[in-house]
Amino acid sequence: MTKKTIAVLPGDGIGPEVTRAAIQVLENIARLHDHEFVFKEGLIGGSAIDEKGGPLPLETKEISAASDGILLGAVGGPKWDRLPGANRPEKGLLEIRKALDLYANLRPVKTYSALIESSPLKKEIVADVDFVIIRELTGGLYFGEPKKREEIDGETQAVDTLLYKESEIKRIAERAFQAARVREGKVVSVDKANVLESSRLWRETVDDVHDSYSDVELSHMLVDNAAMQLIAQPTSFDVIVTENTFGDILSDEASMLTGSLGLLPSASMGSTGVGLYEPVHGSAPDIAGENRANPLAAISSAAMMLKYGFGMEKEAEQIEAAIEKVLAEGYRTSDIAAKTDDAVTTTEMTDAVVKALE
Ligand code: GGG
Repeated sequence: MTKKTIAVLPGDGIGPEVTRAAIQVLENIARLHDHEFVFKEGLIGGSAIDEKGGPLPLETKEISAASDGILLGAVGGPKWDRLPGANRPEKGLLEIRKALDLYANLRPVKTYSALIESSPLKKEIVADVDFVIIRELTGGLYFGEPKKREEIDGETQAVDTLLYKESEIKRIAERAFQAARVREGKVVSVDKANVLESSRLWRETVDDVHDSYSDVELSHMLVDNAAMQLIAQPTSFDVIVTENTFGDILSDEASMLTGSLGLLPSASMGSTGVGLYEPVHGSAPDIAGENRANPLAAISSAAMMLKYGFGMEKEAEQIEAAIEKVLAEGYRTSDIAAKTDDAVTTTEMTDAVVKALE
């Protein structure tokens, strides 16, 4: 029997609904494989602000740091939109990434076979979409200082700083080349080197790291071109490595190649050995509490935790196969259903995945 402690941070909006779904699946994996998963819940985001006065209470940090893996839902919502940046729900997410040095965010983009036929995009393209975006997660605009508002000559101005150290670029580039070695062996590094100094350092550093990975094919692409190529030639990509903001934006765009943002999982990993696993989607306040959210991104994120965090590859594959099966059987939440009337609820989709595990 393998025992693992999982920190569960449901967060806001649909976060609690989708993490509940992922836990249900993990409990059944534990039952089927005689593992013991101990779940320890913590507050993060807006719910933490409401209950504890800040987006990342100390207790949540402690539960997370002491765990074998962290399962997170989503943070944010209109209720907290007018709070200052330092006390917004998203700050909790940024802080935990920084505290645990979770600098490498893996966002796989692959279309489930059962969704190819219903895709509005060209079937032959969608069928072959299979790449991973590796987003640098603890640097860039999200963290660089100065980050502030100030009054200058009677006018309010605001500044964010796009700062990268060579060492930060080096370690994420290494992750990308290592990922490519067990995939198709191709890395596209995305930057804005024609305009940004930080991007020129990014490009030079990625080139330097590439010297040790000459078996991997490397090309560079400007982010505006990458945004276009993701739609024009998505099958040309294998591994995309990029900085924090570009990765955030490009992965939401890329999710639509698979059918919905509600399908994209992610794994954030770093130097401490504790990974954080969360759906790429946000808190979707418009459907929160309605039992309509697609739980598959959260369930698939749990599968990434088993694979990358716990070395349970077989169990992770079992979850992915169960997802394929329920989609092939026609289960669709409203984000991927052809007609709203045909859509199943979050709990119906989750129950179907659990049944398909058997
Ligand atoms: N599950 C992802 C989530 O909650 N996203 C909200 C958000 O805007 N996060 C900022 C980020 O991922 O950098």
